[in-house]
Amino acid sequence: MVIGGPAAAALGTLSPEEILFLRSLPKAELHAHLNGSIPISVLQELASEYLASRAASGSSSSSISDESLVAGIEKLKQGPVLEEIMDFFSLFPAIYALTSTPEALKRATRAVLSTFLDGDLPECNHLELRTTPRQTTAMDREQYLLAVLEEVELYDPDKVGLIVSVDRRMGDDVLGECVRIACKLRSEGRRVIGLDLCGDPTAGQVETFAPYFAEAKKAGLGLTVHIAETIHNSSEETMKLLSYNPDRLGHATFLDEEAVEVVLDKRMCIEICLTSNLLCKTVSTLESHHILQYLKADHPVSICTDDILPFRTSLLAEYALLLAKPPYGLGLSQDQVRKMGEMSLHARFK
Ligand code: 6MZ
Repeated sequence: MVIGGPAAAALGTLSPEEILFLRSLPKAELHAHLNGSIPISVLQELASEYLASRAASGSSSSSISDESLVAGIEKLKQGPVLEEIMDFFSLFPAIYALTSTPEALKRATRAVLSTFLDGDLPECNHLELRTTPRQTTAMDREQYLLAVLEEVELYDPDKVGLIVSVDRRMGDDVLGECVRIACKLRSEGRRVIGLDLCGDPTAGQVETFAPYFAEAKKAGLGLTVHIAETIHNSSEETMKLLSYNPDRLGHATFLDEEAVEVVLDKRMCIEICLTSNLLCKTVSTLESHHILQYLKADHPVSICTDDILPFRTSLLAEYALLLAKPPYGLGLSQDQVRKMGEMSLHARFK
């Protein structure tokens, strides 16, 4: 994985001993989106095969033109420059065109799992990978999840589980279908461990999701929601999401005092994605990041990557941002960083 930006700068300041300390640190990755975590080399391979097969078949039916696909992959290779968080979501059509058959999706999943879990000193000891089931011309939503699960289940159950994401843009029909499939697969003993709410933070009405969250919880799934990710998310929306009793919160960047009180009281673990927040410009500097408020309060947080491809980061590099001295990192002690690893393992879904 290519590392750039703030994470690379932080890593660059650490001694070999400090890097070994971070590598050896027991930790879990709890917030990684599958389609945002595919190595660029794999996407490039998939893109050449896709373009060759389209040229051979003379097919012109696709969700994206060849030119846009090539431009999209090139942008991901260079490291996209994001003016604001909404620019981020426009990166996905190119990736989605390449992961729209079960075979391609399995290859992508295998590469993501390997990035996080393989090797003598893997990136993490436990991975909760999340993905949004997509219906394409080659698979339905259940087949999508089965393709991903086939790869996930090649690893030990204590190493990796799958969180099914639902998107804020989904309507009742698709939402109901996704949650039903997630619950069914879990009841059949498949490795589905949770439900996530993600997608364009300004889309949809959160009350739409309430009955589906309840259904998922009843089926024993953990619940995590992207919450207050942008300044545009209202306090009212945030309080509603908190009232659905999620187990964990993604980002939780713009919580007001009332919301913070609930989060502290219920000890809801916050999935912190430092580089993602800096590059999407929802947080302006590391020193002003909300993680500091939760560290002070001894509140559970989990350090995560979000989308390692566009954010050009890794879990190791996110931990480097904790340990590196300011202005490159937060300058935490090794004991504090060790505790962050422990907290992430503690916040796993069962
Ligand atoms: C909200 C995000 C996200 O599900 O196709 N996604 N949603 N905020 C974020 N932080 C910046 N990062 C990723 O992975 C890609 C999808 O995950 C969601 C978006 O809906 C994106 O399309 P999957 O595997």
